[in-house]
Amino acid sequence: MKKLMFAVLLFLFVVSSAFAKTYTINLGIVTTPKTFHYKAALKLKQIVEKESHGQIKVIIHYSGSVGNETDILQQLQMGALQMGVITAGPIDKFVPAIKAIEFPFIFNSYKQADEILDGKIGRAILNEFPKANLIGYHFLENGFRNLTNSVRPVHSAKDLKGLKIRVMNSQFHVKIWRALGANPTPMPWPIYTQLAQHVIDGQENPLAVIYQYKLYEVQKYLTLTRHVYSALVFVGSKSFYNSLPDKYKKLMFEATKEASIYERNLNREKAAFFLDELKKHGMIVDEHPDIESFKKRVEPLKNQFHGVARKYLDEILTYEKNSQN
Ligand code: EAX
Repeated sequence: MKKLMFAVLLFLFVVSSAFAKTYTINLGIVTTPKTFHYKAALKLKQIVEKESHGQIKVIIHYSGSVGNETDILQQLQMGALQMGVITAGPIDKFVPAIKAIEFPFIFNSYKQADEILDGKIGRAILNEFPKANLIGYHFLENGFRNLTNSVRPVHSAKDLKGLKIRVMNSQFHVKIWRALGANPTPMPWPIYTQLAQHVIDGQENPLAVIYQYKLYEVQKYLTLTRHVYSALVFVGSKSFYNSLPDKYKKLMFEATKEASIYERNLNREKAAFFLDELKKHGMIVDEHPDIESFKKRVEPLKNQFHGVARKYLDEILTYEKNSQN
C-alpha cells in the first residue's frame, strides 16, 4: 500500500512539473558582454533561474541585436520583449518624470544618487512607468557622464562652441548641450564609427563605457564634467509582469534589486582603474574643469520643467536642501 501511495505521489509530482507553466524573459540591451549592462543582466538571469527552479528562463539579447534602446522600449510596451536594461536618457520620451534625475549636476555623489533613487522619490518615479505600459523594477548604474572630443581641450563651457557632440536619443539631452553652447546630435548607441570618421567631434559617457568601447582610440580629450548621473533601469513589459503569479512578481523585484546593487558595486570599484587606463592610452584629461561655467548655462533649463518632471525635480531639490541642513 505504501509503495502504491509513493508511486502515485511520484507520478503526480512528475506530471505537475511536466505541465508547470514556464516563462521566458527575452531581455534586450544595446551594449556588449564586456559592459556592466550585460553583467547586471547575467546576474539577474542567474538569480531568477535559480529561485524559480528553472520555471523562468532568461535570454539576454546583447549588442543591439533586438534594436536600439528606443526600439527595445517600444517592444516592451507591445510585449514583444519582456525586459531590458535601459539608460535613463532615452526613457524620458516614454516616462517624462525620469527627466528629473537627468538634470545636470543634480547629484554630486553616488551616495546622494542612491539616497534619492532607492528612496521614496526614486520609487515614485519608477511607479510612473505603468502609465507607459512598462514596469520600472529598479535603478542600476551607468555612472557619471563625462565629455570626450577629438578637436580641442575643453576646460570651460565657452570651449564647447561649435563642437558637434553626440547625445542620447533624448530631446532633453539635446537641450542640455545646446544650452551649453555645443552643437548636439541625437544618435543611438554605439557610435565608434561616427567618431572615427569625424561625423561627430565628441560624445559623453561614464568612464566605464569610454574604456569598454575603446573610445580613447578616436577621442583625444577627456573632461571630467560629471555633468549627469546616468542611471540605468531594469525595465519590464507590463503585460508580461501581469501574466506572472504573485510569487514571481515578487521575485522580479527582489532579483532586480540584488542585481542592481551588484552592478553598482562593480562600476564603483573600477572607477579609478578606468581613469588610469584612459590616461595610459594617451587621453589628455582635464580633471578640474570650470564646472561653474557649465552649471550657469544649464540652470535656466529648470524653467522649462513642467508637470511630473517639475514635481520630482522640486522634490529632489528640496530633499537635498534639507539633507544639507
Ligand atoms: O552605454 O547611449 C549611451 O550613451 C548610453 O550611455 C548607453 O548606455 C551606452
